[in-house]
Amino acid sequence: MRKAERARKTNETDIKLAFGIDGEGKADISTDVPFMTHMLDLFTKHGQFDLTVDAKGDTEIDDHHTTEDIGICLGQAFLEALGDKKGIKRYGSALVPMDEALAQVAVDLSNRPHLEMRAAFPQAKVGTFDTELVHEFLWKLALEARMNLHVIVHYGTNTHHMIEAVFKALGRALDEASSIDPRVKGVPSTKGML
Ligand SMILES: [Mn+2]
Repeated sequence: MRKAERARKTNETDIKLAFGIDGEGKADISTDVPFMTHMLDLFTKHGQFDLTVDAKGDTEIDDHHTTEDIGICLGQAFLEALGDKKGIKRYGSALVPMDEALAQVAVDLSNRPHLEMRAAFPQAKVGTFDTELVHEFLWKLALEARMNLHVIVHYGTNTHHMIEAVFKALGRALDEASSIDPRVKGVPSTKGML
């Protein structure tokens, strides 16, 4: 099983995380940001990963540091769990509807960090969560996992649905990209490395 752990403690957050790529969709998520707990839970389920997160942070300020640092830890754990990337599909994509919302995610585990995001959320907040933090989380995830991540929310009216569709599509796209294709010998790059 490809897996990795991260523990990260700063003056702003205290995070422990264990991630498995070849999992069963088992999530044990406890964070000080309830909306992120909800998103990580369904990300894990739809990616068929295993994920344990214990994240405490300075949410008395806002959810920024905690959300950002979970993204950092998850990205680092994902990259380490991928190992030498031999035999992986490398690319993955998913188009996921959630009621009236439609989100699309395309990913290349390219070792070239990039985030491209097209999403206009109608509300600035879902509950107490600032919706601008979705971009913050995704950028730190892409940066630390060294992946090229493209996220499009085609349409939607309910911000909760739109973000939920993004995280489900993210799980499915990363599941595909990280999965082993028995036809792939070595690393799937004409350069010979990723
Ligand atoms: Mn929901």
